[in-house]
Amino acid sequence: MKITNATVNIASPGRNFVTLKIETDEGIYGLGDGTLNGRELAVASYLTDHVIPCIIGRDPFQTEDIWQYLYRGAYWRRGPVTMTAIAAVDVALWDIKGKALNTPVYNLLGGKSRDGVMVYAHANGKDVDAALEDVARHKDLGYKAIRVQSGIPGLSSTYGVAKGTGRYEPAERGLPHEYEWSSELYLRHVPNLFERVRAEFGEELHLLHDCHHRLAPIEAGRLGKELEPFHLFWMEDPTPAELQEGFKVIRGHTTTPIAVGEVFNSVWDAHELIRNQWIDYLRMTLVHGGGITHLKKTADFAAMYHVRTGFHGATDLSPVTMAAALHFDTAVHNFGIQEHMPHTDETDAVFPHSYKFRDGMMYPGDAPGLGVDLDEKLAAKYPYQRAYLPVNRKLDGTLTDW
Ligand code: KDG
Ligand code: MG
Repeated sequence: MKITNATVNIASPGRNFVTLKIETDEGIYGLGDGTLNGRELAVASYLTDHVIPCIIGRDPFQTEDIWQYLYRGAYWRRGPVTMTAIAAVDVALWDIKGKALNTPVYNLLGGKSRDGVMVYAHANGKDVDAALEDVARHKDLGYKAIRVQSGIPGLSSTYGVAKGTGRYEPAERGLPHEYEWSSELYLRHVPNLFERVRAEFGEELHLLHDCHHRLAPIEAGRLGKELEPFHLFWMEDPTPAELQEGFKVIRGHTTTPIAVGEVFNSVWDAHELIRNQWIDYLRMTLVHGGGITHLKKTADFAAMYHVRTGFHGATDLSPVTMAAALHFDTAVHNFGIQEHMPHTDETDAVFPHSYKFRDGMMYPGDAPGLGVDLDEKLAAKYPYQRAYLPVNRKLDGTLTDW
């Protein structure tokens, strides 16, 4: 089998997505997600101008050699644009393999290790009462694990909380919007939020929280310690992770489990975190972490240090990534949990898929390959729209981490 053609589709059915389609001389094609939120066109150009010309004529079954060719062969290694482009190719090739062998991708990764994949939902509200109502709503939908975020008294807006009555979507149309931030106000508020959630819902629900990279390590240590009575499933991205040793400080102060890595793109972003057992869950996922080929090796390495997977699954990860993640989660031994932020109806219509949600769990389905498609005619009705993630400023105007 040979790769004969590859094309990049950029569409905005509800939000922007970049999708790679690789075609073969046997009529089988595969899809890969190349979406990098707010930097979509950079990946599209990397694929069209630099990657696609190098893969035409190659054997799509050679996932390992093609991965090494695009990684080592580029000389310039790593980085989110490069690794997202490599991931798009890699995932599309695994899709082709599954279709050619007439089997779901999970069977190529070791087969089913579990029947279904536990997912966590997002509950949020402008204040604690509204957040509690949203937790109740998600519990009624069947979720067994729920991430809880709420507005912070004294701040006009914050990460993870919907503006008005719509659903929460991090990217906003136009140029970057500016939000305000205060770690002092946040640290004062969050323990009260979880005290109220546990008082209302008891111990049965798994509770998660995303700090979204905003705290210094010692502040995160304090928060983790104050959250201990509420038994969180995890505290996510407590501090920016460029300095991996920062997590040693956090670990020294709390037993609240720690998840990190949705912005990672290589095992080298996490190898100190993993081998020192400073984290419990790794969030680096297929689309930004070099695809199935690199994540499988990373997950196997993490397993040796009791670190489990907790893949990123926000709306900017397209249904192609969601499908691929569910195959991976079904097969990999050290699976922990999968994030589930449902896509809009427009997105789901453009990407028909066989995965399903039922009673707090998701299932990849048994279609050959990934079980997801791209309706190119429908996608053409939703042209790309410029959108960015917000930026954050402290109350005195200093730019800080969003
Ligand atoms: O593109 C950025 C979003 O995916 C991110 O802000 C969402 O932190 C996030 C999460 O945990 O889903
Ligand atoms: Mg996050």
